[in-house]
This record gives sequence, C-alpha cells and structure tokens, in this order.
Amino acid sequence: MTWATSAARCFSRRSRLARLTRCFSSPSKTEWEHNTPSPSQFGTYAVLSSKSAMEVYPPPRPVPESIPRPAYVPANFFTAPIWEHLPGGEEVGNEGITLGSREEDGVRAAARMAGEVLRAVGQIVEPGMTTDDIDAVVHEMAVKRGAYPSPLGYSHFPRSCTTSVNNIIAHGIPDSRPLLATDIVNVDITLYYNGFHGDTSATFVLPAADAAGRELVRVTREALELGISVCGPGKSYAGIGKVIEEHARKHGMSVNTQFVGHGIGRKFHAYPHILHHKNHERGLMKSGDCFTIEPPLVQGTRPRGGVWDDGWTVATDTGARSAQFEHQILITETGADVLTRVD
Ligand SMILES: [Co+2]
Repeated sequence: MTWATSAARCFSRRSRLARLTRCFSSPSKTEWEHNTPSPSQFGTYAVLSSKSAMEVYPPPRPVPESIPRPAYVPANFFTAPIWEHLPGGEEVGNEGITLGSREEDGVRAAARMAGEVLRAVGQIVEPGMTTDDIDAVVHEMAVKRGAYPSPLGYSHFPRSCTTSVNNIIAHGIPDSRPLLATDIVNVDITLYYNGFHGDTSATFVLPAADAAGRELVRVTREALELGISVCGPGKSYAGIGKVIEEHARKHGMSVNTQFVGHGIGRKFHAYPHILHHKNHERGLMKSGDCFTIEPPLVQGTRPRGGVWDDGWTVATDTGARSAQFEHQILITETGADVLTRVD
C-alpha cells in the first residue's frame, strides 16, 4: 500500500486525519441492496460508489502485547480514539538486505508467511462473505503466527489488510459489503514478523465474474510475472515498467501510475520506488535489494483514480475495473528470488 510521491503530496497525512475524524452516518443496508451488477462498456459488474464508504470505523482488532508492533503504530492506537493518537515512529530510509545473514533469513520468513496467509485467504473467499470477514481471517492468521498485520495503524489505517473490489484500484477498507458472485477482489496482505515486513497481494475472481473481468485479472498476473522476469543484479529498474506497460497496452488495458512498488524489509515502505509504467529511471538492481512489484492494471485507457472521503479508497475515474498482484523480490548474486511465492 503505497502512493507515488506526486499523489502523496496532494493528499497529506493531515488531510487524511481530518477526513477520518469527520462525523458520518453509517451506510444503510439499502445502499448495498442497490449495489447490483449493471452492464457498461467494461462488462457487467457492480460499481462501488463513495456513498458506500465506511463511515464509522469499528475499533481495531486486538493484537496480543507479546507481538511487537512496527514503530509507526501510535503507542495508544489500540486504547484511544483516533483524534487522541500519539505520534507514531517515522518510516524512512533505504533498504538493503545483507545476503547470507540473519537479516536475509528474517525477510524471507516474513515474506513466506505473508504468501501463505494470502494463499489461505484465496481458498475461502466466496460470495456473501464481507470484506471485513476477510479482514478477520487475515488478522487471526497473522496473530496466530506471532505476526503483526502491518496495515493496522499505518497512517491511521483502521483494519488489518486492504480489500479492493471491482472499480477500486487499491487501499479499500474492509467493510460490511457482502461480496457478489460477479466481483473481483484484491486482498493485499503485509505481515510484520521478527522485525521484517512481508508484502503480497492477489486479485481473486468470484464464480460469476464476466469474461472481461477474468481477462483483466489474467493479464495483470502476467504483467507482474513479466516484471519479475527482468529482475536480477545489474538489471535496470526501468525495465520493469517497460514490460508491464507494453503487456497492458497489448490487451487494451492501462497501468495506474499513482501507486508504486517500494523497497521493503525492516521498513514497510522504503526506497527505491518501483514504477510500473514506461520511465527513464537510471537505477540498477544490486544483490541485497529487496522490493515489491505491484502493478495496478485498469480496463481501457484512463487508469487514474480519485480518493474517497474515507481518506483511503481509490476508485477509477471511469468506473472501469482494476486488478493488482504483488510479490516481494530479493535480488541475489545470480538472479531474483520471489520471496512471497508459495506455490
Ligand atoms: Co506493497
């Protein structure tokens, strides 16, 4: 879950907090009942609207004291209302893993665990389940393994994972909307385990999703794999965006540029930023670099999105669907290992 810097500038932490503390009324059940699939140029599916944004956040799911929290979680996050939160720690710095050290073992273990939890979620997602039900499952699996769900308390995020349905590009907040059989849903999981973050996501296709939705998900998965295939020591970071954008365009899709991949390890988000579109960044990969690739592909040629009043959810401007897959990569002496791949 990370913004490109340009987007982050438009949307500061301060304004996010202001939005979160505003008083809203709860979405009524009838609003969900109107949330039915309807045909458009992009297929037949339900378009989520900002009217259905979560308006009152339930308290965060508890995490046992024995599980260490990342430094960015405010000390009173679990005990005080949001407007009383103490400042959390800062998230800055470059990443880099010393190969052959306990550090390498640590980041590999956290990433593998995130991959295992994501795979388990994929096996239980079904129509009728709410995205908050998914959140509960992710949370429980994390704490049972001794891990902290990294999104919980990150910049005041109120839940333990992000769930992004249909026209939501990213950062959807798990809520009370039951999944429809025609939906696609991205679940993005990051776990903090023994001092390291592991970050991965996948888009799951529910049984009655239409052909265009299935194609979007397939092409997005392929785009991530193409991005991974050009990674290795001495390779150009810019090569990742090139192959991803070419693949998207070939299939009549586009790449959202508001979200980037990121360095990761002891920090949730660090440099470098990984661009998923054609670019001229000069950086070269070197052994020990650890980062995510997480291209959000959008149907059609207008991939931009806007933020809902909840301060997090980013929906496409056109109502087109978006899919996303994410893996965490470690550059080794000889190639690139996909740390979150478990199958
Ligand atoms: Co990420």
